[in-house]
Amino acid sequence: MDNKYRTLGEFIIENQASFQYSSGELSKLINALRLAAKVVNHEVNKAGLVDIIGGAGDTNVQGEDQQKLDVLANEKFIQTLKNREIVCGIASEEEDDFISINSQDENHQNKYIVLIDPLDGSSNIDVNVSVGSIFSIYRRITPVGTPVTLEDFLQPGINQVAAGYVIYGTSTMLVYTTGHGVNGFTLNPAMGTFYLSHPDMSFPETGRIYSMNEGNYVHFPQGVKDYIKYCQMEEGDRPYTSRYIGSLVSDFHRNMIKGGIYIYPKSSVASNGKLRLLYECNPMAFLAEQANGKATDGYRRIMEIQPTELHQRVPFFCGSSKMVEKAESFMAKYA
Ligand code: P6P
Repeated sequence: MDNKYRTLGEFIIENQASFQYSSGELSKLINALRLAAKVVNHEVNKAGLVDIIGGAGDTNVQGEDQQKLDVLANEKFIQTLKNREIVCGIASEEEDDFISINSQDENHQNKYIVLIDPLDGSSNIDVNVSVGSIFSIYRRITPVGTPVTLEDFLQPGINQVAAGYVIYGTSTMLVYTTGHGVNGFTLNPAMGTFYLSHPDMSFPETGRIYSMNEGNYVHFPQGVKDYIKYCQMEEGDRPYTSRYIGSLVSDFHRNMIKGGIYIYPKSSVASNGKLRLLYECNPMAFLAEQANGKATDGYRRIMEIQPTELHQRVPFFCGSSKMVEKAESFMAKYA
C-alpha cells in the first residue's frame, strides 16, 4: 500500500477534534478495536492451518454451535477492551449477559460501553468464506463510577456515538463511523498498519443486487415475495442480480460499494427474523445512514426501535435508499 494514504492512527488523531465528546477516550477506544481487529485477523487467516475451526462443543445464547474462532474472537475483543480500561461495560453475541468492567474502582470515569458480534458469519469459517466483526459504541446513561446496568445497553440506535465492522475478506478492512460519514481502512499485513483506502464511503442511491436467503422463500411475508418477483421481472431492463454470501458484513460491504439491498425478514419460522438488533442491525444501520443508505425493519427506522432485550432479533432491510423504499412499498400493502 502506497504510503501516500493516511494511516488509521493519523486519521483518528486528525478527526478527534471533530467529535463532539472529544476527550481522547473515543480515539483510544477505536485504537483498541484496531488492535483487536489485527489479532483476530491473524487467527482468522491461520484458522485453516490450525485445528481451531469446527464447533467448540458449546452453544451460545442463540442456541447456535459456537465455532472455536467465535470463542477466540470474543475473548480477544473483550481482553483488549478490558486491558485498555476505557470502557465500563461490554455486551457480546457470545455472552449470555453483559460484562461490567472496573465497577469496583470507584475512581474510574469510563463512560463508553461497547456491543460486539465478535465473528459474524462464523458458519463460513470452515469453508474459507469471508466473515466479519461488528461493533457498536454508546455513552453510558447511568452515573459514571457506578456499575453499568442493562439500561445502559438497551439504548436506541440513534444514541450510538460510533459503529463499524472488520471484514476478513480477500483483504482485511476496518470500516467505521463516528457520525461524520463512513471511512474504510485496508490492512497492510506486512506492516500491521491500516491505511485509508476508501474515504467517504456511500451507498449508490439505487442498484441491482438483492441479498437474502431465498431458500426461506415459502416462509417469507407476502411483501417480500412480491419484492423478489419485482426484482426478477424488472420490465424492460435486465433482471436484478441475487448475491448472498451468508455473511452480513460481506453482503453489506459489497452492496455499499456497488449498490444493493440486504433483507433478512421475519418469517413463519423466525417471527422476528434472525439478526440481532443491538450488535448487528443498529451498528450496520448507523453505517448505512451515514453512507446515505437506509435501514428499517420493513416499516420502522431500525435506529428508532427501543430495545427491550439484550439479544432481541428484528427484521432487517438495509442498503441503497431507493431499493429499501421500493421493498417497503411492497411491505406496506400487507402492513
Ligand atoms: P442464514 C450469520 O450467522 C448471520 O448472522 C449473517 O451474517 C448472515 O447474513 C445470516 O446470519 C445468514 O443466515 O439463515 O441465511 O444462514
